[in-house]
Amino acid sequence: MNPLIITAALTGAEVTREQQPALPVSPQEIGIAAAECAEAGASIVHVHARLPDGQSTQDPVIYEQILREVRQRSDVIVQISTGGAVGMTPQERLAPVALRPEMATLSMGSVNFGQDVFLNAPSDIAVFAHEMLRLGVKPELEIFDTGMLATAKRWLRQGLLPQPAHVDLVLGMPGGMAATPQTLLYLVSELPPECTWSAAGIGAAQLPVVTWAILLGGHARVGLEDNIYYRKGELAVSNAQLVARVVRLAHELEREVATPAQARQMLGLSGG
Ligand code: KMH
Ligand code: ZN
Repeated sequence: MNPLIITAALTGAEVTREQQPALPVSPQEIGIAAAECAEAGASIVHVHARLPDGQSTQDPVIYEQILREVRQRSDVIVQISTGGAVGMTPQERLAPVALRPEMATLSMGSVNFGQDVFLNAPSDIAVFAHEMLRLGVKPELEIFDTGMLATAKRWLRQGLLPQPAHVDLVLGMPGGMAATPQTLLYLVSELPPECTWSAAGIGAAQLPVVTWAILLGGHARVGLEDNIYYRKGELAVSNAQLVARVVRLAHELEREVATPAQARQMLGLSGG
């Protein structure tokens, strides 16, 4: 099997400092958390920007500070969010892609998101995809529901998305797919053979989902964006603590952990 690419989803748009005191919020905190995760074994950090008061933002100025803070401390791959927060306009969400990060997320459809609706109209997805292609930003296709994978495959066939794709399968999100081995096996069976893929589990699903992904030859996403606990009733002390656990699991399961250089090679990124 290929070495395991570990993505650390550091902050997200929804978790608050009140819920999780270790959440990195400022660009400097995000830079430090990214370096800790890279040191622990992550090769990608998925980042969201926040205003000083903790509110979510897609302001490119703040994303630029995040990129600088991360890059001065480590060579980890930075993947910015274009999902942003529910309710943001597509234009707002797309804005930081102009900074030409190595990667950005691309949600492949709309889904209920807890009590909210995460809207991704086909026309907006197409604009996001086109802009990423134009700027040389590798999309990570976010799959929150099985129909989104069907859409991704159709768009890949039609040449609307660059090949080979990198896909992230998100399980356990209220409104999305159940975090069961059967769901993951179905999704994996439907993936185009040439693509790379990771899996993420929301909340208590994080640990089982990444364990299944390690065993199935996929890659793993963990972090406080998706799950604020280390175990039931015990908050994680840092993003790096969650990464370190995946590294231990990978070692026990005899799966090598990818360096950023190996991850860049597997994902077809030219670097920096
Ligand atoms: N915050 C969610 C509404 C992404 O980063 O691309 C969307 C999200 C996905 O977090
Ligand atoms: Zn995100």
